[in-house]
Amino acid sequence: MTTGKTHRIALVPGDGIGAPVIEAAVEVAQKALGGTLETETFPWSCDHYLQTGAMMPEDGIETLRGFDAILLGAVGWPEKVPDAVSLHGLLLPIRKAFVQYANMRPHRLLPGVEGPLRKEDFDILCIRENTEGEYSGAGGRVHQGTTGEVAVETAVFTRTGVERILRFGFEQARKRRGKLASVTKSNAQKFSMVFWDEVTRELSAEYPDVEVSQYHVDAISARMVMAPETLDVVVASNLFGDILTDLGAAIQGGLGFAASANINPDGTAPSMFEPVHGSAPDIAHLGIANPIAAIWSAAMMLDHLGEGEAAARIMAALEATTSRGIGTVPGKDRTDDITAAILSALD
Ligand code: GGG
Repeated sequence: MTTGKTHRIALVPGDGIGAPVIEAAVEVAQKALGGTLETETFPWSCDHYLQTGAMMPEDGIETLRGFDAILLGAVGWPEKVPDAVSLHGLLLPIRKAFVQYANMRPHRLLPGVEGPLRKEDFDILCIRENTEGEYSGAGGRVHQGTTGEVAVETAVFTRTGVERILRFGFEQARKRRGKLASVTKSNAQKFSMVFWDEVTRELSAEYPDVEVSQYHVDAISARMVMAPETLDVVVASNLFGDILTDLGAAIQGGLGFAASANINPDGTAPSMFEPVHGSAPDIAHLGIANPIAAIWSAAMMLDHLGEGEAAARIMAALEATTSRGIGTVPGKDRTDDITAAILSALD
């Protein structure tokens, strides 16, 4: 059963393979819901930057604020626009302006997908802090082009930011298998990461039912490869979370399977859903982008919008499709064929 409600969704396909995977995700989501998504597409991208001088218009954030959710494809085309310009002009401002502080990234093998590990029984939810830390944007350069050049980039960790992401992690652990792994590098980074460890210990007193482990980022990277089945919810800072979730994508078979949700847990602004992968310029016009990560992200969006039953049907259709070996090997099947198989599995 669906709620029958209309959901207003802003589509930002972005660059490269963003457009075809978002088209596929919308088609599947519409079918699962019986057509109750009302979508509007925004052409904000590197091409938009070349035409206008900005990745999105000045009132872009205010325009998006009026929607129930945002579905984003991929950002970046380094041959046209430097990555630091495109990322800071579109994706990062949306995450920050809408206080989407929790970036949820599930890592598990879909049936039929062969990962690079000999293990199949892992189910990890990485939660990446999404608004501050190493991505704070605080810093600068002086004496550019001289031998005395200096570049400074400051990671910013606030009590509000650290507490809220850890609390979100504890709550997710409660809904899952009750285990939380908190990730830092507090042996080397003696201010911010020691602070993160302290807040983890403080909050753990409020969650006696959650088993807490504290890892250094290097150690948990090895654990994700050697013993991923021992991990449940993993909470990490913005940069550590970004890196760990590419590792997570790799063990689940590749970036074509890695979904994500940028959540504003307080509901004060729209949340945004996006595949973890980038724009993949090398395959952008070949018609072979895997739409599964985007479709999984759309399922997370429907779940967030209160359409849990439709989301579950999409996940069942994805699993039925990959069980038949469709969409499981990078580049083997065409985007349209994978999408058609998922649509037919929805029947
Ligand atoms: N799917 C959005 C996208 O293009 N992600 C690529 C990327 O590099 N994102 C940067 C980040 O998440 O920090």
